[in-house]
Amino acid sequence: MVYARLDSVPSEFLKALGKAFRTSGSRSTLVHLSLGGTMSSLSSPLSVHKRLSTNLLILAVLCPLSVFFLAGPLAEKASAHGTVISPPTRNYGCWVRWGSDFQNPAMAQQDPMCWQAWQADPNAMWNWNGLYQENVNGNHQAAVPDGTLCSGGNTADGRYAALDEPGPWRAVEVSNNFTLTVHDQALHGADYFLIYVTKQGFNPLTQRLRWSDLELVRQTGRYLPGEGRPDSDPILNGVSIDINVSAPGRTGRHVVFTIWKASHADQNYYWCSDVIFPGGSSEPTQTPPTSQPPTSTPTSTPTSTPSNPAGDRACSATYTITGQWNGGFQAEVRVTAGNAPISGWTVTWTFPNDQRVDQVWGASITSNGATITARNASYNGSLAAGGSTTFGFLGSWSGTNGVPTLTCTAS
Ligand SMILES: [Cu+2]
Repeated sequence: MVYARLDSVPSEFLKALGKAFRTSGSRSTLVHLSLGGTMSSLSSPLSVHKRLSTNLLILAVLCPLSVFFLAGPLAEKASAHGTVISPPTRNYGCWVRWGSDFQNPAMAQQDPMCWQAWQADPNAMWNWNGLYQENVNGNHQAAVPDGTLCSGGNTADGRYAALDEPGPWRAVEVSNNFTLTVHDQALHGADYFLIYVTKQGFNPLTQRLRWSDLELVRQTGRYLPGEGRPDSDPILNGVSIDINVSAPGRTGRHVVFTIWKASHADQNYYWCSDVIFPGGSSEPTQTPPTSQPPTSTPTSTPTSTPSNPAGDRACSATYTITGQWNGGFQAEVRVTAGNAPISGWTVTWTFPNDQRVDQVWGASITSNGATITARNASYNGSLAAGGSTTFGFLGSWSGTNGVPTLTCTAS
């Protein structure tokens, strides 16, 4: 066994490791980073898992003052597990978006739930494939208490606890019939997958997930070890399993909760993925991101500009700052049709101060300097006479966060 010890841990080093992890060209390369953990965490990721034929295992465990590289006998075994890659689980999504740049403070505004999760425990991101609990004996509800579903019942000594936090996790748009893709990195196969979707009315921005919030929409049969689509990605070096899911009667933001009962052991994975279904208000009422408590009370100053002739098609839009904290804010824009039905809308505004849109849902946005153009998403362009919809965004600001004047154009 070889130990290499470094007495300081420059951030560039961690970045480089993260990058190496993401861009490694070798199929059998696996990097495990345990940041801020104790040496005892060595034993858990290396327990019983996939044996890699040729391999390089870089295991960096960050003890308070030092980094150890381990090679040798340990290299014979590596842990490899899996996650839902589409719609991505909370930590897998954070890892994909920020793994090579996880110390970038811009994440706090652009992706605040990822930011709080990285801050809480970077291990939960690096080990996106290891969110499981063993020896559950089929009693998932006993093993995973209400409020801790997204952390697998605070498994791994609470490593994943930040994934339970409600808030504006990035969500992907899916239709009510969608394909869920599990990546089985370890070729474990499955005794079954259970796929749940939250019931209409659940608000992931404000509520921690409970079993009673969920409806079971799909239960699969067995998958043999290795069954699925081989993936050429160096990290996703197992098989991808596509599962058709139907979740009718839902609009807007929801959570997809997936249980993977692996077939090689009593090893049970619990995963939360954030989605937005067509229709309805894509973003229910809002709480500010948990990691960035508001420093000033949210200003809620609706402004409105009715307009605009296209025949008698018209719309108006109001702009509300629903949350504001140091450097960031969240806004909601409500678009209301005039006296005639409309099939599409465009809202434009010019920010009066130094503001920027970072992440939008329920519309597509283009910007030209301070001038923003927001067009309806595919599912919320059609409005009945007098009907309305909303879109929202996370933005950045400095100095003053004034409310712009909106122009709405209907088609
Ligand atoms: Cu595994």
